[in-house]
Amino acid sequence: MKKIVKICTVIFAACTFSMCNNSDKQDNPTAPATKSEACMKPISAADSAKFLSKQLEVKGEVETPLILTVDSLKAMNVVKIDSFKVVCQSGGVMKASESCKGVLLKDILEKAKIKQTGHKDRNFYIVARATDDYKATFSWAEIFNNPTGLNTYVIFEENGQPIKHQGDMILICTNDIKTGPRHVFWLKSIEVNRVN
Ligand SMILES: Nc1nc2c(c(=O)[nH]1)N[C@H]1C(S)=C(S)[C@@H](COP(=O)(O)O)O[C@H]1N2
Ligand SMILES: [Mo]
Repeated sequence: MKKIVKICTVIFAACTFSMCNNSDKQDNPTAPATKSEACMKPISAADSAKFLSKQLEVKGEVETPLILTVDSLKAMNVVKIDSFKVVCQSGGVMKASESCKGVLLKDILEKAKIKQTGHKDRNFYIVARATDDYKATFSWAEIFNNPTGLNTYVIFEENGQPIKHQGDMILICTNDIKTGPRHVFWLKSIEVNRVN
């Protein structure tokens, strides 16, 4: 009897150990969450010179198309955003800011006034585009009928400094699960399109 108990204990211990080992491998893959290859390429001086954007054009289905600069944003309702992290789809933390300053995308769109013909005319998509043609998309409902609208900004200052290599303006959405995809640096336009 004692022998059986002993054998069982050994088998149980062996199983537990191998299970732990297995789950350990799953939880801690040999490669830790690193910046994905495509994202970790640092911005070269040549690229930042080539793609830097000084103006933000608001266009498309709007009553008043706008051309905004950092100065025009500063004249709007400027808000401070605390600690913002850029997390790539791969899980890597790409950038962390202690604080940023910017204006809500919602305020910019309200200034430009989306051309709505009536109460039910609210199927629009908004594209934030950069000079390198990187882009992120929002829907009318996200911006005007969802908390995302209160978490989407065009920023012009990070850690008390004007944005340099990724300047002049960056679009961010602080409530996205992974904030990298809708972090649009070298921002050049906000385009409002109607879904046909
Ligand atoms: N204009 C522009 N914005 C972009 C990208 C890009 O290639 N061009 N890459 C995106 C990706 S994939 C990520 S993860 C983050 C990386 O931000 P970082 O360069 O500040 O680390 O920016 C996003 N914004
Ligand atoms: Mo990314």
